Amino acid sequence: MKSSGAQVLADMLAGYGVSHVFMVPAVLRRTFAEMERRTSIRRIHCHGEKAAAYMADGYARAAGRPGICMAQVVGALNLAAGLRDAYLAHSPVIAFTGGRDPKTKFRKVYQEVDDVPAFEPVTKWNATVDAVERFPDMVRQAFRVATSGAPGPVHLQFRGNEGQLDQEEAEMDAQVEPQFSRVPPFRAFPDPQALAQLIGFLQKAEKPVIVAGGGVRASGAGAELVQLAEALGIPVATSLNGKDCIPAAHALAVGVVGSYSRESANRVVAAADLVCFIGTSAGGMTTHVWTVPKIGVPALQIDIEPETLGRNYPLKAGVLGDAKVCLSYMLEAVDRATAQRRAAWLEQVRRTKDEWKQKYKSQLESDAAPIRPERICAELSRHVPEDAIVLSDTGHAGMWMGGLYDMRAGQSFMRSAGHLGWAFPAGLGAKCVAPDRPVVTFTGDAGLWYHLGELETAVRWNIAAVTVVNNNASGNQSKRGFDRAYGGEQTAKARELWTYRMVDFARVATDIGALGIRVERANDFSRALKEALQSKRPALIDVATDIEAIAPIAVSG
Ligand SMILES: Cc1ncc(C[n+]2csc(CCOP(=O)(O)OP(=O)(O)O)c2C)c(N)n1
Repeated sequence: MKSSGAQVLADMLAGYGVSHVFMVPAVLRRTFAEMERRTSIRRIHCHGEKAAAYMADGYARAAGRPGICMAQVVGALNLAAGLRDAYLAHSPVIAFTGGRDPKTKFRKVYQEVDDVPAFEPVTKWNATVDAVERFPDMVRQAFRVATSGAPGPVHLQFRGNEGQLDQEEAEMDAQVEPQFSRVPPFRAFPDPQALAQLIGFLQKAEKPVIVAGGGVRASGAGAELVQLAEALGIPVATSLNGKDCIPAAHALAVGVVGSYSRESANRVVAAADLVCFIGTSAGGMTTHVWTVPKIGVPALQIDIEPETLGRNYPLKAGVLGDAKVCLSYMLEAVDRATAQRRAAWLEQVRRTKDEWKQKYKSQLESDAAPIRPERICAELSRHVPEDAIVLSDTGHAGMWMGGLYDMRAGQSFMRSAGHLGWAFPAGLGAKCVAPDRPVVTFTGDAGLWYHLGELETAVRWNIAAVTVVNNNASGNQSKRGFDRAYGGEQTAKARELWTYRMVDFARVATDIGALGIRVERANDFSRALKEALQSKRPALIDVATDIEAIAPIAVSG
């Protein structure tokens, strides 16, 4: 029995549990028709390929399952641009594009360039499907690569500018491997000797700290992390990607460390006599360009990727393995009595945290109008529901939310790994895969402008995510940099480089058919959030904030 590529692809995506795909038509048209006939997969068509990639990314990070995005040949580079954040954040996004036909290649055929090389720097695997018989093995490999090891994006280019290869038929078996429908597909066991050595160092340390990253999140190891920290009396800082691995209210949680960070976290990590990195590549963002901690501090590391171990900090001990397995094993093996050794250290940590609270209290409680972003973060900490998925854009949004938002147990946190404009569409993708969880996205107005058109997508599909806009009519994170560029205070003319017109996004949202609420007084925010969450509609809360509010720069010690 022969089947078409379209039938096989539709069946395989359904077999891997894909519920939504995000795209700009026209690509794999026959596959979409087969999806309608054979599956319940929703085909979310967006206003831009980059937004489609971000939606797939938000979907993937919220569910720990591959997110699928697609574009025809002329949109392929837009899609590639949207994979950058997924690549940086280790998110399993699978991108399908239409591609060159051997019959017309190199003849100036309409809209075509060679797109494949552009996917190279933003994918773990970048491949072409040239014969319909290859659909099954290539799709299986795409899911295998996207989810294995440190997850990441994959690109498959299907022959034909719209991937018309899907119309051809062959004898094929649409077999799937459910193991690779989610992260992690494997739980690699550590070398017991290496782990024992690492435990030895941890137990001896008087002032250790754990820095937990996205690998702990991907492994679903938050609970084990907290238990180990409690068992040994070790404070925990996280990367931005690992922010939801420990609730902020936990006595041992010191906050996000690095550049977009909480001062108490940087102080604790800088003061530690031993740093144990778990599931983090200890990259520039998490270490404030390798100043927190300083290179040379005694360091330990647990990671799923061998080449990550020791890349940025020389190690006393490095362990290759799945975070959850390693932490569970450690919980059995550690000597809890050694926790006493760290009583003075934990007292110092508590004082550092208290100092941070005192220092930021007035901004967090500020009633000022225009509103302080710190106050929005405090309101979100208090009122975002326990089971919510919280997203943050990059730049100032990442600084405010990374440093000031208090995670609660049960919440998930996802943030842009650097690409401005990611959060709003990513929040829509997250809501698609988790329709029963509240989704609250925090973005600046510059971040929102990128993909504002996707509000119409949200309304069309009733994707009831809530988006909170820190609207200061500018990208005011740039203010400090331009002050510097102008040798002190910038000219009024220089402000043209980073300011915009003040637009009431609530009105724009209302016009498009979403719920739009404008907030101009801090005390009105919680009511707006409640209304937005209860509306069960796409909602946008436009908060008029202070253009002079600049996030604190990270401290190095
Ligand atoms: C794709 C991309 N281009 C440019 C930047 C640089 N950038 C970082 S933050 C920022 C401005 C952010 O403005 P907004 O989202 O309004 O937040 P605000 O700084 O006003 O709080 C810019 C342009 C980036 N991070 N990503």
